[in-house]
Amino acid sequence: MADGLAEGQHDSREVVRHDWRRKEAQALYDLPFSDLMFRAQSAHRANFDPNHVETASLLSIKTGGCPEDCGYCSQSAHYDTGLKATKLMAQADVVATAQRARDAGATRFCMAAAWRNPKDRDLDEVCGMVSAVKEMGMEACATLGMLTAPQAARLREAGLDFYNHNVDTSPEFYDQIITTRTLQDRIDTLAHVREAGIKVCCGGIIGMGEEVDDRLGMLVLLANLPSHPESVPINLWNEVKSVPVNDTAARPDGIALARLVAVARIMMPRSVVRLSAGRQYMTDELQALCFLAGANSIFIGDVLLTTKNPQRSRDANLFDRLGITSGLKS
Ligand code: SAM
Ligand code: DTB
Ligand code: SF4
Repeated sequence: MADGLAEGQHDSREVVRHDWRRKEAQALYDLPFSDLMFRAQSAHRANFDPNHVETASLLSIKTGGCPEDCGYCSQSAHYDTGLKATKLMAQADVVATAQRARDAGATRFCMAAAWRNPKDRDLDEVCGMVSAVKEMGMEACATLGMLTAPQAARLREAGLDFYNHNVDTSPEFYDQIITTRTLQDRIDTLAHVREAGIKVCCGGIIGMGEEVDDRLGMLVLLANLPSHPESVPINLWNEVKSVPVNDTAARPDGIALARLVAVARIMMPRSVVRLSAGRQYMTDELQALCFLAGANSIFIGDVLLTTKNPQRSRDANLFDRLGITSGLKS
């Protein structure tokens, strides 16, 4: 806590800490709702323009047929989800999609591939795409699976701004969901990304059957990384048929979601918190509550990678009614 503050008082900016304990996260989560929102709002206002939401766009540059066994994912070759696997897209098609995204108001373009890790010849292709997106004046992000240190360095040289690699869930729940890569593998990749000078986008998924304690454990894991991720995507599991995760009743209610967003905002006060997958299940009112709780980024476009996202016109209408500024064009 900052000096000069009485017991129970908080510096409105919130101190950037890396020594969070789960019971402290739980205590925040359990605050009376109004107190929790006030504290999250104070941190949000002290660190960001509270009326601005970042708009990112996502493109699956290589879909399906993934060798990994992630129990929530439509793209895993372990499950027959009916998805048609594709090869890596051509650079010209990626650039054309990025141009449309920029015209629609996206400021960041994120390229995702269903790989365990990129092969070096695939990385050459992706580096070309990254450089082309940068030339268009957008921020470039990629999510390609696990990276070695030299691969991360090559992406940085190509101009990559952000790398998305999620911890996905708490250390305790992790093995129930993912069996082909360890949490430590992910932490190693995050370290390579950091060392290469690329900004980190790292979060996870809720609504897979985990407890509130797991959701908080995931936030503690993120907040206790050597540096806070610059972006923290919070995904609500987007339903996919024929995968092991199958309990839509596990989706948190709106108040639980808003509480979690607020705790993320307080624990990682300078990070952009992205309301990622699962907005299609949320009412406008719940999204507004999440923006009040400190969420300040979304994905725009009517598909994410393989699942649905709200229509751009709906997002533009919501931002308009809330007086939120963004690049989004209606
Ligand atoms: N294959 C790469 C990897 O997993 O590292 C990159 C792409 S992967 C689709 C990126 C992230 O999307 C996953 O780590 C997971 O957090 C999220 N995700 C995947 N399927 C999802 C779903 N059905 N609902 C919500 N989030 C999902
Ligand atoms: C992240 O955390 N969420 C995005 C992005 N990183 C790559 C992916 C969401 C995927 C939702 C499931 C799908 O559309 O297949
Ligand atoms: Fe593959 Fe990524 Fe899906 Fe896991 S989350 S199955 S690594 S595409």
